[in-house]
Amino acid sequence: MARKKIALIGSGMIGGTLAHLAAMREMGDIVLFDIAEGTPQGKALDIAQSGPVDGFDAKLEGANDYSAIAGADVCIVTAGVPRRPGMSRDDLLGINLKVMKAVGEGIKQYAPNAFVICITNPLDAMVWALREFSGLPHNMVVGMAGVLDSARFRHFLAEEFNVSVEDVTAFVLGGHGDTMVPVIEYSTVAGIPVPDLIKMGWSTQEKIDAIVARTRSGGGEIVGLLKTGSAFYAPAASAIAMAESFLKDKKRVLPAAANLTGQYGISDLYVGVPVVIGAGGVEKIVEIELNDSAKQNFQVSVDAVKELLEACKGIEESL
Ligand code: TXD
Repeated sequence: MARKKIALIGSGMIGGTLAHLAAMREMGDIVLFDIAEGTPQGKALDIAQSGPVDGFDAKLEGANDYSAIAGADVCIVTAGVPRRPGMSRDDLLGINLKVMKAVGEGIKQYAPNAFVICITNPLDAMVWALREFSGLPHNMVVGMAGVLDSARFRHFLAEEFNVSVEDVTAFVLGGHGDTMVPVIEYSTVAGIPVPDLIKMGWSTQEKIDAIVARTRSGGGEIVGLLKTGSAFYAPAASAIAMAESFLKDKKRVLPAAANLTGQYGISDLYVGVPVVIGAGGVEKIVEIELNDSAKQNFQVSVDAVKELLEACKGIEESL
């Protein structure tokens, strides 16, 4: 059986980490793509040279031409520019929309059968744009944010309860960042819901509220510490989990930005919801009954995504 092919579009901090993780896990051969000349080639060569030490077999290639991604099974997109001081949200939207246009067209031409995971911010709008420009089926294009947001939530909960991160599950909905909705009733330690753990005296509502707030601003906390960039280890690990679920047809239930077609009363919008990822891409969207407060928070999140999308559509016409 030939090796799978993984194309990483954008070879910056997350792209490089993705390549390293995918190689170490022998997920397949890897192509790093970027517009910056030398960066993808340099990272590919550096990681390939760690192969003999770590004992993995994977071909790594760096490229500045989309033809290199031909036939990729998975494309993970991190290409874009970060928001710099003085840049408005619409400036950033305009620049990254143009990037999604180039990336989408590249995927359409060379890897139309790939499962595409978008990471570029602002996530919920960029995944929509990438789907539009690539023309791929909606079930084959998803956004990564929920796995990361829930991993942050799980990490903080595991610390609070002093238990293994493995036994903590977390449930998050909604857009990436400020408006994400952690649903504590569906977040558990070995199946015991967080509200029950509060009743058992393992924590207090105030502490859990503080953890929810810290999770929501989890990205900003890291930017504040790193100063020159944003998180990359956990975002890369999160996208790898999604890629692996597709490549191995694991059918994991993971939160991701997926295109809704009536679920939660919403149509034609990419929003973070739990989905089943398998060989068919997004095989199922999990629709749960939300309580009133989660419903309200989810609506705030959906409205924020809608607003972002309207701004995108305005800009898209002039691209
Ligand atoms: O949860 C999430 N979705 C996120 C999102 C969590 C963390 C970071 N998130 C976003 O991921 C972040 O706001 C960025 O939009 C992306 C990528 O983050 P990274 O830290 O990897 O950014 P870098 O290091 O700036 O890398 C971006 C690369 C860089 O090498 C550029 O040269 C390249 O993108 N780039 C392009 N590549 C291909 N094609 C085009 N047009 C292009 N433009 C820039």
